[in-house]
Amino acid sequence: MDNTNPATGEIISLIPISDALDVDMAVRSARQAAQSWKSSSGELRFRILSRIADLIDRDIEALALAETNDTGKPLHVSRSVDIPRAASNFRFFATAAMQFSSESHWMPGKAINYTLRQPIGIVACISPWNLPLYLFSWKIAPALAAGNCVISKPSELSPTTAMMLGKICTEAGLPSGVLNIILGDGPTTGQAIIDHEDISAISFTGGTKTGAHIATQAAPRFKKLSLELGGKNPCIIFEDCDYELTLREVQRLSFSNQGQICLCGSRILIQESIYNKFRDDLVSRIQALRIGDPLIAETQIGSVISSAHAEKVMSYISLAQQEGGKILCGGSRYQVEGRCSNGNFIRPTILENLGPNCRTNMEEIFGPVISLQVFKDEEEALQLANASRYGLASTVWTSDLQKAHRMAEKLNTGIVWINCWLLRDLRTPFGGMNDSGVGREGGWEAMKFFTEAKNVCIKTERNS
Ligand code: TXE
Repeated sequence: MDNTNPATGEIISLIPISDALDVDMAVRSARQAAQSWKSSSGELRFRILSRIADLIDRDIEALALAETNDTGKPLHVSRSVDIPRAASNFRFFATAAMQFSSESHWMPGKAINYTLRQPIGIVACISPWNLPLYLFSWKIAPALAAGNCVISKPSELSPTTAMMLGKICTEAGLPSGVLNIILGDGPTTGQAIIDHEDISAISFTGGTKTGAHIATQAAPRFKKLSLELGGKNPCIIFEDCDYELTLREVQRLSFSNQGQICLCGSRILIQESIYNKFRDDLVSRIQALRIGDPLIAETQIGSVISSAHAEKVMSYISLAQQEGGKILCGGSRYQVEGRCSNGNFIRPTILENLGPNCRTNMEEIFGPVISLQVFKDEEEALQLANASRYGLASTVWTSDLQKAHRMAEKLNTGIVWINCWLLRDLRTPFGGMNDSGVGREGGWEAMKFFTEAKNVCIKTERNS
């Protein structure tokens, strides 16, 4: 299938749609490598994963350019966020391979239990297109660190950096068969991966619908499942916030990566007393954002991932109007001159006048579109924030510490950021509730997901 640069409309490569036979070949190769990788020392895994991180750093320019050409995101973002984070993922889980440990439970005078956390065997990692190498490595690194062999598939919309990673892994000395990267689409390749009976766990990040489908396939076969799905994240701005900081950060949390991050805020809730001023200041900031060629250093908003996705985003903007929404800025496509004249650019869009139950405020748009709502007090803010089937991340902007803690306790999201956004410590649990998925990634959670716990109970008393 064609791999298109969404910023230019140009076909930049062709990728195979691998089928069940290809997947089976990969699984066979993983099976051959499994025993020796499983019993390899933590130190060996640490050394190889660290080397992979170093090689990603070495190749940062080529990887960043490939990421931008596949996705349309500004090159400086690929260079400063996506690729460095991929290296950090490997470096972080390299150390986890050395430090992972398990519990013991002592029954005084009777017995001692210890938990063996053993690699699962062969696991699948399926990732999306919005943060390609960043999310691909976020899954692969812990799976390898825990001693598994991996069958992995990047999104068909952004396959290039995954292929480059394959070469890097070989150069770093990862034994053959340990990591198998397969290219292809969802219905053929992805489906063949989740169907394969020798794959015992699936870690998936992508759309909620796809996640639900994978769950129906995996559950009857009792495969372990981690699903990191979409979000419709509330951003709650109180009148006592640090105004300038909040304004700056709301711009970032709304429109980073053209709004195509599962953690982006899309429901912006503003306290009544500052609503008008905050709205007007936000609109003027957003209107000043520079849209254009991702290769130009000044560009802040690049292309969305594909023409199909641009149509989807635009259809939500029409829907918002039908639902009575008012467009405060944006609301249309943006025409870039020259090299990017066939690209998929959308003006950052701010909507208001939409109630919490309209589709625009309920469904994930996953583009540069946010909707503003007003609230009176803490209680109403909570009500609006929790009026969603999604439950991934929320942000709270206030200088009242007690209020911040109260909100954090009551928000139905897996992640709450207070006066910050996307500040990540890789040790913390990462994931969402309800339609945002099942399970947690990150730190020990990921190492636990990619291992099977076995309790061993040893009686210590002779005669009882
Ligand atoms: O994702 P898909 P799509 C949301 C966002 C977006 C929507 C759809 O709202 O508009 O999902 O995006 C693979 N078996 N997010 O269609 O299809 C697929 O090949 C196995 C949020 O692009 O879910 C790709 O590798 N695998 C999100 C991966 O799943 C299958 C990021 C994700 O693609 C498969 C992306 C199948 N049957 C989209 N079908 C986030 N949480 O960050 C597809 N795939």
